[in-house]
Amino acid sequence: MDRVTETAPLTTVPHQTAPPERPAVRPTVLARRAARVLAVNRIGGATVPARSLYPHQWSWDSAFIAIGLRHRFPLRAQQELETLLAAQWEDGRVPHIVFNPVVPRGAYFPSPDFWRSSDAGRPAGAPRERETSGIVQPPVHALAAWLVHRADPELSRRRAFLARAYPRLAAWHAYLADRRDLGGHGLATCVHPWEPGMDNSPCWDAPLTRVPPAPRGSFRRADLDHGAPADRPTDLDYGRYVRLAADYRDSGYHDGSAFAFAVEDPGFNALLTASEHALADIARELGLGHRRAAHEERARRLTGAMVRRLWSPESGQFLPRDLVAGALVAERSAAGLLPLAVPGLPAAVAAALVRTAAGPHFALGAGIGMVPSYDLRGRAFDRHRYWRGPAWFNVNWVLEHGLRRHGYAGRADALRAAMLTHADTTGFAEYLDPVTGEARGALDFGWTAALTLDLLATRGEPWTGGQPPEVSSSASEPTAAQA
Ligand code: 2M8
Repeated sequence: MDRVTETAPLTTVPHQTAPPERPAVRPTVLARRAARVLAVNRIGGATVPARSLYPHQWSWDSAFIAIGLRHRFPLRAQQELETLLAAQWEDGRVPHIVFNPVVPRGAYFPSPDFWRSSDAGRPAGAPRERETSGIVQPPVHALAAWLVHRADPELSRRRAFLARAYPRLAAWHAYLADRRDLGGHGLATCVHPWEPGMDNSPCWDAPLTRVPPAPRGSFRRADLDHGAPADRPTDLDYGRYVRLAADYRDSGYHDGSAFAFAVEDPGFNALLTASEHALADIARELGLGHRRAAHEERARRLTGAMVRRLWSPESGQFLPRDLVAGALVAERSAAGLLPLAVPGLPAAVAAALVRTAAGPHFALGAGIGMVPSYDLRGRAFDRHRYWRGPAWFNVNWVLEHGLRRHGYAGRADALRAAMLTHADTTGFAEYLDPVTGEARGALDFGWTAALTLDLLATRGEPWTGGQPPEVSSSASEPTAAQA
């Protein structure tokens, strides 16, 4: 069943709190505080998401962090991406964690002892000298590299930043196209709930029922040393995460395996498409005209495949596709709104997405002003638990851009103002209670601080070059029946 149904009566929707009344903080003060967070979170050549909870380098975190760093520290922004890309595997994958060797093994689980990349990952070309995880995260990196270049083109050209990054970024996208198109329709597939970055999203509840959890005593969670259990995934979730990751590892991180979990996620593929457009811009900058055309064509095909495979006209948003069950997942997560940031999205689809975002399921512009990670009316909505309801800054940052791109400048301005207010009042929280705006998770969180810097420094500039032609939406025109 593709259609998302409403499961909670209107009276239970708790989204009625006004944005906090507080004098707006001066932008220069907020920017200075954000920059300080990024300074404190720097360890070696990388910036950690949060010193206690996540003491290593994470893939999509670093991309968002570089996007913020570029405004004040363009060299450091380039190095952030270079450090990550230096850990790329020979098959092209960019691992979701690059471990810092000086951090004690017990500080984070799963640690290098679990992933054993330099040994179990050798058949897939994992580096010998660095320990990494073996799964991936959303490919925001080409977009980040292009934005970092644009912040200081002179420095970038002097260091041949793009010339050195481009082959790695192109190999990363080729990995996703060649090894991860498990559905055979041109979209990238995620094989672990950590890969789309929204770990315990209710979208994964049904697909995960097929996964027998690893026994309780077989691993020790380090996240609960730092985070409140009510804010984090459950032990049952973790048992399943461990089982899936161990099975992948034991296959030698082989992408031809039979996966118990295999989904086409709209957020992951939307960011891939935006990054493919950025690769086209990078190729143009490097004088590689033929490569530019190939990237534009791939972005166009990705956009078409997303609309054909993941768009749900009845829901007015994109939904993940569970490849094992062979059906869309009937749950509304904010990942299904992220294609709004894709250039060339059919205007009717974009309009339907904005209506959904501003409607009762996500309440954009009402309440705290930021969208929650999951349907406010959904059966599994939980204000506090990680990706099952809380509002996240990276998600809202992508939406802010999408709103502008499709001509909703007023909504984009309001979202931007709400994000800056909440970044300030929460101390750059990892995520927020979407009803009260209260801070949850870690404070002084890397991408929250970085994207605050970006919002303060930019307004309305498109991420990537020209306006590509719209993909036709004739097969799946949105209908007034959207919820
Ligand atoms: C969270 O994920 C990690 C596993 O990758 C964890 O819970 O330990 C997610 O929010 C993910 O999107 C993020 O990249 C990571 C680090 O901030 O934390």
